[in-house]
Amino acid sequence: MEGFCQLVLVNLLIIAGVLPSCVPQTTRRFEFNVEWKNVTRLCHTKPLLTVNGEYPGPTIAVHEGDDVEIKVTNSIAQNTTLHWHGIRQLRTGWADGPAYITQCPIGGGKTYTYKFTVINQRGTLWWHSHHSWQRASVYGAFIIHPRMPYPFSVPIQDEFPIIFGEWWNGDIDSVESEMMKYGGGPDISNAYTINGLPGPFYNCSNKDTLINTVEHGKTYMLRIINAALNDELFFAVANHTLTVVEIDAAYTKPFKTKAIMIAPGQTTNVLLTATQVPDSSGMFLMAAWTYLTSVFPFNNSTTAGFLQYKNPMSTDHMSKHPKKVTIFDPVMYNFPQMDDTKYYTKFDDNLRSLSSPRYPCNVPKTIHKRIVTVISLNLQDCPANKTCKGYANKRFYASMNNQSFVRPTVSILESHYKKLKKSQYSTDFPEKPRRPFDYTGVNPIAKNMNTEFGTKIIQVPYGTNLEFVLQGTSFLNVENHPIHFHGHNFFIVGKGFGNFNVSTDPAKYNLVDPPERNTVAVPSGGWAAIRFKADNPGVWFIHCHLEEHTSWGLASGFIVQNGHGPSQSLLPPPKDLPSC
Ligand SMILES: *[C@@H]1O[C@H](CO)[C@@H](O)[C@H](O)[C@H]1NC(C)=O
Ligand SMILES: *[C@@H]1O[C@H](CO)[C@@H](O)[C@H](O)[C@H]1NC(C)=O
Ligand SMILES: *[C@@H]1O[C@H](CO)[C@@H](O)[C@H](O)[C@H]1NC(C)=O
Ligand SMILES: *[C@@H]1O[C@H](CO)[C@@H](O)[C@H](O)[C@H]1NC(C)=O
Ligand SMILES: *[C@@H]1O[C@H](CO)[C@@H](O)[C@H](O)[C@H]1NC(C)=O
Ligand SMILES: *[C@@H]1O[C@H](CO)[C@@H](O)[C@H](O)[C@H]1NC(C)=O
Ligand SMILES: *[C@@H]1O[C@H](CO)[C@@H](O)[C@H](O)[C@H]1NC(C)=O
Ligand SMILES: *[C@@H]1O[C@H](CO)[C@@H](O)[C@H](O)[C@H]1NC(C)=O
Ligand SMILES: *[C@@H]1O[C@H](CO)[C@@H](O)[C@H](O)[C@H]1NC(C)=O
Ligand SMILES: [Cu+2]
Repeated sequence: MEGFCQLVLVNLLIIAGVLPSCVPQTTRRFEFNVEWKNVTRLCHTKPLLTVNGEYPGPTIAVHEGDDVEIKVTNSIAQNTTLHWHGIRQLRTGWADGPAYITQCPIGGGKTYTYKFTVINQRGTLWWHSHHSWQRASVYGAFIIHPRMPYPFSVPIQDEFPIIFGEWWNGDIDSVESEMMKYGGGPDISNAYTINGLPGPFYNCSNKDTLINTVEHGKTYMLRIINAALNDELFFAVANHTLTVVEIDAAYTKPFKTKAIMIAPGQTTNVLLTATQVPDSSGMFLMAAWTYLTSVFPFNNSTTAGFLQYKNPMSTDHMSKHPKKVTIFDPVMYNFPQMDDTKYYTKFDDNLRSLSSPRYPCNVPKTIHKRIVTVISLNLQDCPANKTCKGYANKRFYASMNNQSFVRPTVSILESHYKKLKKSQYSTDFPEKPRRPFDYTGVNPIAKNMNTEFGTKIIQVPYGTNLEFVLQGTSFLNVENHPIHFHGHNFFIVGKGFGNFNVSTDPAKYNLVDPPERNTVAVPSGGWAAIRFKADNPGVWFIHCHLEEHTSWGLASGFIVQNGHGPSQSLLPPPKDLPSC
C-alpha cells in the first residue's frame, strides 16, 4: 500500500476522485482560541468575536473515520460553547456543544477539548458557536474527505467553500439583548456575506469581494454553507448551471439547477463546470439573496462575489478588480425572484438520496412512534409596567406544540446521566397538539396566541423508529422554518402545503429515496414528515435554525436511552467537561 500510494499516477487519480484515499486513519488535532478581533466591513470597524482572529473561522478538514480533538480556549469574558453541526457524535454527546443541553458553557479563561470520531459520514458540514448569538461570527466549514472515490465520475479540478453569513455594524450581543428585553424582532443585519465578504452591492465594500478563479472547461466543487442567523437564501452563478450532488453530508442523485435554496443550518455541494465564454472582464456574478416567506422585516439586499476565468478565450487580458455592478436584478440574470416559492418547491422536490449499493438509503419503513408537533410563533401580553415592541405592543415568542422551550441552568445531558434529583426538565413533551385546529387556514390575529413555558422533551428507548410531523402554522404569518435535529440524520419522507392529514398523507410518503438531512426547511404554511432510527444514546436538541425563533422558544429535545451493552451506551463524561 505504502509504495502504491507514492506513485504519481495513483496520486493524480486520487485527487481526481477516481481512486480511494491513501491517507491513513489518524487523530486530527486543532486549537481554537475564542477571541475578539477588530474587523472592518462597510467602513465600520468593530470588535468581532472570532476563532484565532479569523472571520469566518478556520476550516476543519478531516477524513472519514478520523478521531478529532479540538482544544477550545475561551479568551473572552463571556461564556461560550462550540457545536459541530451535523456530526452525529455517536455515543459522544458530551462533545455536541449546545449550551445547557449537552454541556455547561466554557467560562472565560477556561478550556475544553471536544473529542469525537467521524463515523460513516463524508461531505460538507460546519461548526459554530452554540451559545447566545455568538454564531453570528463564530463559524467555519467542517469538511470530511471521503475514503472512497466520489460517486460521480467528473474529475474535480478544485473546490471552494461558499459560506453565507450576516454582518451587523453594531454589536450582536446588544441586538440579542434588545430583542429579549422588549420582545420585538431583532435589528436586521446590515449585509449578507460570502466567506465574510459583503461584496460589490454594498457601499464601501467593493474591496471586500470574493473572487474564485476557474479555468475554462474544468469542473469545480462548491461547498455551500448557510451560516446566516435568520435568513433563507437563494444562490446562483450567472450563466452557469449547478449540479447538486450532496446535501448535509449525504450524497444525492445529481440534478442540474439554475439556483439553489439553502436555509440556515443546511449545506449543499454543487459541481460547476466552467463552460462559458466570458466578456473582457472574465467575471461572472455569484450571488445570494433572500428566499422570502415571512412578513417580518429583512434586509432586501444581495451579497455577491465573482467567478473569474483564467485565460479568458475572448480576450488576452484579465481584470484583477471586481467588476463594477450596482443593481442586482434577478430578472436580468434569469434567477428566481425572492418570493418564488414555486421555484423553491420544484428545486426541493428534486432532492433525492443517492440510494446506491455503497450508500443505501436506510429510511425506516415502519415506525414505533409518530410525534406530530405544531411549530408556531406566539404573542404574549406585556408584563405590567414593561415596554414591549412585538406586534400590538405584545411580546413575541415561539413554540412547538404550544411549549416554549426554556433552557435549564444545568445541562440536560448531565442531569440525565447523573440522574440528578433536582432535574430541571421533564419527559412529557406532548406527542400531538393538545387542541387540534386549522393550523394554516385561520385568521391568526383573532386567536389566542399565548404559549406555555417549560423544558419538556421526549424520551425513547434505543432503536426506536421515530417519525416527526412538523406542522407549520399561520400564527402571525406563515413562514419557512429550518428545523435542525442534533445527533441524527433523518429522511424527509413527505411534505406539503396546508395541514398534514394522518389518514391520507402517509400513503404518499417516499420510502425509496427520500433526501437525508440534519435540517429540514418546513414549507411555508405547510408541513414536513421526517423519519429516523433513534440509535444514538444521549440528549439531543431540536430547534429552529433561525436564531430569533430559537431565542423565542422554538425548540425541544429528545433523550435516547442506552441500549444493550457498551456499544449502545453513552460514554462517561470527559474529565474536563465544564461545570455550571
Ligand atoms: C480594537 O480597537 C480599539 C480602538 O483602537 C482598541 O481600543 C481595542 O483594543 C482593539 N481591540 C482589539 C481586540 O484589538
Ligand atoms: C440593508 O441593506 C442595505 C444595502 O442594500 C444597507 O445599506 C443597510 O444598511 C442594510 N441594513 C438595514 C438595517 O437596512
Ligand atoms: C450608498 O450610499 C449612498 C449615499 O450615502 C446612498 O444614497 C445609497 O442608497 C447607498 N446604497 C446602498 C446600497 O446602501
Ligand atoms: C449571460 O446571460 C445573460 C442573460 O441570461 C446574457 O444576456 C449574457 O450575454 C450572458 N453572458 C455571457 C458572457 O454569455
Ligand atoms: C426589494 O428591492 C427591489 C429593488 O429595489 C424591489 O424591486 C423589491 O420590491 C423589494 N422587495 C421587497 C419585498 O421589499
Ligand atoms: C406598575 O406601576 C404602577 C403605577 O405606577 C404601580 O402602582 C405598580 O406597583 C407597578 N407594578 C409593578 C409590578 O412594578
Ligand atoms: C397555549 O397555551 C396557552 C397558555 O396555557 C393557552 O392560553 C392557549 O390556548 C394554548 N394554545 C393552544 C393552541 O393550545
Ligand atoms: C383527511 O382526509 C380525509 C379524506 O380526504 C378527509 O375525509 C378528512 O376530513 C381529512 N382530515 C382532516 C383533518 O382534514
Ligand atoms: C457562565 O456560565 C455559568 C454557568 O451557567 C454562569 O454561572 C455564569 O454566570 C456565566 N457567566 C457569564 C459571564 O455569563
Ligand atoms: Cu423558525
